[in-house]
Amino acid sequence: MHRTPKPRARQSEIPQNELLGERSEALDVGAVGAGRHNSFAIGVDRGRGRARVLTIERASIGRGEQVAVDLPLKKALLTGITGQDGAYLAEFLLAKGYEVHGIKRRSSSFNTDRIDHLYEDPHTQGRRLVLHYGDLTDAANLIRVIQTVRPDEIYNLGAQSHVAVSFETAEYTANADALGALRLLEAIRIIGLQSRTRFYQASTSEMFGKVQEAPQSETTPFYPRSPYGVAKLYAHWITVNYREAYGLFACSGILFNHESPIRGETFVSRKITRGLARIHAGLEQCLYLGNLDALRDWGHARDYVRAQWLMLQQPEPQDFVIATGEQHSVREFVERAGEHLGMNIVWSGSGIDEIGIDTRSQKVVVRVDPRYFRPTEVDTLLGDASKAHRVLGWKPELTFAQLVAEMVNEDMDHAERDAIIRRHGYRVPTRHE
Ligand code: NDP
Ligand code: GDR
Repeated sequence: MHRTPKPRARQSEIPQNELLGERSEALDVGAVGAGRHNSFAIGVDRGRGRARVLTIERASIGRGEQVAVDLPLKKALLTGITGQDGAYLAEFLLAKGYEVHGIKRRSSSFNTDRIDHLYEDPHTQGRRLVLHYGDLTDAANLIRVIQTVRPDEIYNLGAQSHVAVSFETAEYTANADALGALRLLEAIRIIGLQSRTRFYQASTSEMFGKVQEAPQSETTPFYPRSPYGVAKLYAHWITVNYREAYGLFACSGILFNHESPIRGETFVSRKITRGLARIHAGLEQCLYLGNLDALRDWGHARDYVRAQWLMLQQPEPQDFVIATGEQHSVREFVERAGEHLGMNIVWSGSGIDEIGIDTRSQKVVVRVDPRYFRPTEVDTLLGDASKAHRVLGWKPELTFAQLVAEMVNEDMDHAERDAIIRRHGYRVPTRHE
C-alpha cells in the first residue's frame, strides 16, 4: 500500500504574505476527518499541485479553507557541486532553506575549494549540506545515492565541461556527459521516484555549434561541433525523451556561456582575467590565447543558477534558453579586462602573428598560440532568452562590464597576494595549461 509521508504540519489562519514564505506552502483543504489519535486534512498544495495528507492539532479546519503548512525541507541533489555552477547553486538553495546533497569525485587532493565556505562538519546536528562520493560514470553509485537521499530535485551539473579537452578525451566525455544524464534518469525510474523527483539537465549553447540562425532560441536546429557538444546533445534529447515517455518532470536549460570569479582557470574569460592580473602584478610576462575572433554571449553564473532553479518550480516541465542577448569577442574581453587594470591594449599583426601591446608599459602582453585552436570551432553564439523572460520572469541582473570587473578584481587580489609572498622570498607555484 502506498503511504503518503506525513509532513510536519502546523495549521493556522493564514495571512496572505505568509503564503509566500520560502518554507510554507498554501494547502487548499479538500476534506477533513478524525483518526484515532489525530485529526487530518487532505488537500492539494498549490506550489506543486500534489495531494498531501496532514495531521492537524484540531478539527476546526473546514473544507474549502486554506492552511499554511510548514513543509519538510526540500532536498536537492547536485552532481558537479564542486564546479562553478554547483557552488553558486548550492549557496542559492541553502539560502532558500533546502537540504543540499552533492556528489563529489574522489580526488588525490582536496577538490572542494569552491564550496569550502558552505561546508558543515559531518558531526553537526541538522546540517543542510551533505557530500557523497560518486561519479557520473558509475550507475550503481548514482542509484545508491539517489535511493538514500530521495531528492525532490536533481540538478545534473556534473560534466567534463571543457570543449577543447573533449577532442582529447572524446570517449570519456561521452561517458560522463551523455550517459551520465541517462544513468540519472534511469535511476529515477528504477527507484520509482518519477512523481517525486524533478530533474534539471545542464544543456548548452554548444549544441547550436555551427549556428543555423541568429540569435539562437529553443526552436533553433542544433549542429554541435565538438565531442562535448555531441555528448550534451544526447543528454538533452534523452532528457526530452524521458519527459515524454515516462512523464518525468525533466527540464533542459540551454545555457550560454556564464562566468564568474570561480570560473575554471582554463576557460577563456578566467584565463584572460587571471593572466592579465598576474602580468600586472609582475608575476608573468605574456598571455597566450587561441582564436581572438570568437564571439560569445557571456553572462554571470550567479544569474544563471537562479534560472536553473526557476525551471524546476514551474507547473509544467519545459526547456529554456538562458542568455544575455549581448555578444562580445574574445579580443574585446581582453581589452575590457586590460582597461580595468589600467592597461591600454592595442592589436598589431594578423593571424598567428597578432600581438596585443599595452601602450602604457609598451610591453607585448598577448600572443596567439595555435595550440589553443580547436579542430572545429564555434565561431559565434548569441542567445534569445525571450521565453525565459516571459515564462520564468528571468532576466540577467549583472552586466558584461560588472562581470569583467568582478573577475578582474578577484584575480588581482590573488595576484597581489602571490606577489607579496614572492617578494618575501617564498616560492609561488605557477600553474599553466
Ligand atoms: P565546471 O567544469 O566548473 O564543473 C563541472 C563539475 O562536474 C565539477 O564539479 C566536476 O568535478 C564534475 N565532474 C566532472 N566529471 C565528472 C564525473 N565523471 N562524475 C561526477 N562529476 C564530474 O562546469 P560549470 O560549473 O561551468 O558547468 C556546470 C554544467 O553546466 C556542466 O555540465 C557544463 O557542461 C554545463 N554548462 C556550462 C556552461 C558555462 O558557461 N559554465 C554553459 C552551458 C552548460 P571536479 O571538481 O572533481 O572536476
Ligand atoms: P566554450 O568556452 O568553448 O565556449 O565552452 P571557452 O571559454 O573555453 O572558449 C570560448 C571561446 O574562446 C576561444 N578561445 C579560447 N578558449 C580557451 N579555453 N582558451 C584559450 O586560450 C582561448 N583562446 C580563444 C575558444 O576557441 C572559444 O571560441 C564553455 C564551457 O563552459 C562549456 O562547458 C559550455 O557548455 C559552453 O561554454 C557554453
